[in-house]
Amino acid sequence: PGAGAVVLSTWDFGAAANAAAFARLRAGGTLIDAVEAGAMVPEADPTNHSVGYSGYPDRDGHVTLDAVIMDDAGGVGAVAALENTMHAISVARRVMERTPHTFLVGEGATRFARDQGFTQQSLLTPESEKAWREWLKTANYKPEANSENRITRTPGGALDHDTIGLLARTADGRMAGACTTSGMAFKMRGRVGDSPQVGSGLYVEAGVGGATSTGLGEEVTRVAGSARVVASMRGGATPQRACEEVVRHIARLRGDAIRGVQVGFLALDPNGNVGAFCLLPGFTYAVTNAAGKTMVLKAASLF
Ligand code: SD4
Repeated sequence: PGAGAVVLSTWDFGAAANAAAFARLRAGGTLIDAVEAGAMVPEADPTNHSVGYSGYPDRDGHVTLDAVIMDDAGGVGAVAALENTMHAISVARRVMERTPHTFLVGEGATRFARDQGFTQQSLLTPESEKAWREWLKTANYKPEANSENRITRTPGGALDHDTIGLLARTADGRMAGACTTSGMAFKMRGRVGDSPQVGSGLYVEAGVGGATSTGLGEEVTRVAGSARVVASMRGGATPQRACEEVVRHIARLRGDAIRGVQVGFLALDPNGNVGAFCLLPGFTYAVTNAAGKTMVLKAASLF
């Protein structure tokens, strides 16, 4: 199991997530098991301030998580503004498997996770609380391009990384994806980005391919970005061309409003072909190819 599989994920830290996803496939896991296992890696990483535990909070000091998981047979589960549960991706999976719904938010999502027996804990670490208190001094909301990949070596040598979008295909051409984040640092309370929204942060379609996004979510949500990438692929575009098309569309649509803003897309087709494109230089991704080799690559950018 796992032979010929391809796993693709956002940012450098995706390499560790890909390894976890592959390990699940090799152990006989399903594609959903694999993308969940991959997404759980940064969620549990205390040095990663944009996913799960230790994510930067909203401006009121609450860490709120967004996640979606999706297969290519119509299975979808998502949560947004989830609090007190580290593994938002696993809660999203429970929404898919144990409720008649596809999306739970806020208090309802938080209560569902608790009722499902997920460990309840504060996700705010002293380090992220300190960053928030520092931010409060100016309270200037200015999302920073590529902050996901800002590499700060902690004493333990770990890397400081971010939101993960992950796509996987097995040798038979089946696909699944996952996307999980704590959203933009110091966002308004209740703000939900692209990541947990089917068609924005993630989209997967049998026989066509999948796409996922990262960066300033509002710019992706505006155009249902990942669904647009997959629509281009359905129309015959390669994953690379499809990523380029949506980024160009956002740039045309938004003009000066997206100056200094990062948005990046990844795409994968059922044959294992990969695409990646972004607005600004600095978006990296990790691909583990059918031969099992992992590479961290820089996406080409429009600007
Ligand atoms: C969001 N797209 O909530 C996410 C943030 C992100 O890496 O991608 N960070 O807007």
